[in-house]
Amino acid sequence: MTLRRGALVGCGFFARNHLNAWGELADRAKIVAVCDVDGEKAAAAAADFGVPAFYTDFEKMLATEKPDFVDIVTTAPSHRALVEACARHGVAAIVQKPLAPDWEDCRALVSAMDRAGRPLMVHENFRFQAPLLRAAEIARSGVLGEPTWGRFAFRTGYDIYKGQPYLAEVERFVLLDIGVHVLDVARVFMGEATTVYCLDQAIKQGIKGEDQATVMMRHANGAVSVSECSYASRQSPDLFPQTLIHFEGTKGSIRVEADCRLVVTSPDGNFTEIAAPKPLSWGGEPWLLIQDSVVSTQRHWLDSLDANSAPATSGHDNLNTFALVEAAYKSIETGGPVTPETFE
Ligand code: NAD
Ligand code: 89Y
Repeated sequence: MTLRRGALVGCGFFARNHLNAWGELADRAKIVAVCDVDGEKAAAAAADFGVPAFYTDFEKMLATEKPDFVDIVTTAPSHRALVEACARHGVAAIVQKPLAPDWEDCRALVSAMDRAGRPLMVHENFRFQAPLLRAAEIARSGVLGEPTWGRFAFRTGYDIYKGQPYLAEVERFVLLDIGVHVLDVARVFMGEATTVYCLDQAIKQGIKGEDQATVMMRHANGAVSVSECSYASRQSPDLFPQTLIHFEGTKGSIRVEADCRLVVTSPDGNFTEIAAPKPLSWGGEPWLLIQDSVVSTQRHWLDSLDANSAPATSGHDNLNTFALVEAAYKSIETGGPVTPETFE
């Protein structure tokens, strides 16, 4: 098996999960350098994770280290410039969600990697969460028939601003932060959407963007879904960071309930099972579900590089998720249903 040399950029809050997760895949990839514009953060990440080199200049890291791939864990405003630099250096890249702050940057960075002929994957990890992987496997087996209706719900009051203070400052907030995940999962179960209608709410005081969005969609086969995104839900117990699902097909249904419990009704029999992630030495609640999915996402990236095949969440695939976000914002603006753009 090829041992790939990776370089990581962005040594902030979430990068620790990436660096720990690369450690789980040490027989397949080694992070040879890290970079952050903040030198202290870069140095600390290198020291904490035994990475041999650190940089504050991304292009210098690319030119010096010549990595096989780059793992981009910065926030969205920097993604376009960093991916375009990867394209110039001919380096494959996996980039965190959201792909970019807006549609123009998303298209530009995907095109740049197309022109360079290098692979681009979006670190869209929610569909790689253990219960959602299992539920999608059951839905895709055909045992539940054709999709007819779905509900995808991420509702929490967890203090996300503590670890990610920049979220309080963004004007396009919940749809771009958690909406990209929830709408991506909706696509996995329901297929592409033909109509998007969205209502937003701004509930918490002192933040700039919307913290609740309810998105209703019609899908290509006529099915209907509702995606719920809320950072303003006061509830006990709080299920952060779980996504609950209710999927109905022509022959049966599946629900992903609290604590990774799957409830399946099918012509082959009804059953329940728990599809929870295994503990990780570095993982901790409430983040384990996400931390485990980071390992699975990175594994999929390495698998796709090995197989020379497009990753499930390629840049192109993610344009279809981002198109739903753009359509949802347009629907909020116009007050009516919107036809999203679709991409091959
Ligand atoms: P953060 O602000 O804590 O860290 C980002 C780091 O990138 C900072 O240290 C900053 O100095 C550095 N940086 C910014 N621009 C740079 C550049 N051009 N070159 C080098 N370094 C640069 O942010 P975070 O909370 O770690 O989030 C990073 C990304 O991860 C975001 O896109 C966020 O949406 C995403 N995220 C994803 C998940 C998930 O489950 N998929 C969870 C949390 C965060
Ligand atoms: O930013 C969000 C994400 O992408 O996953 C969880 C999160 O960190 C907070 O909801």
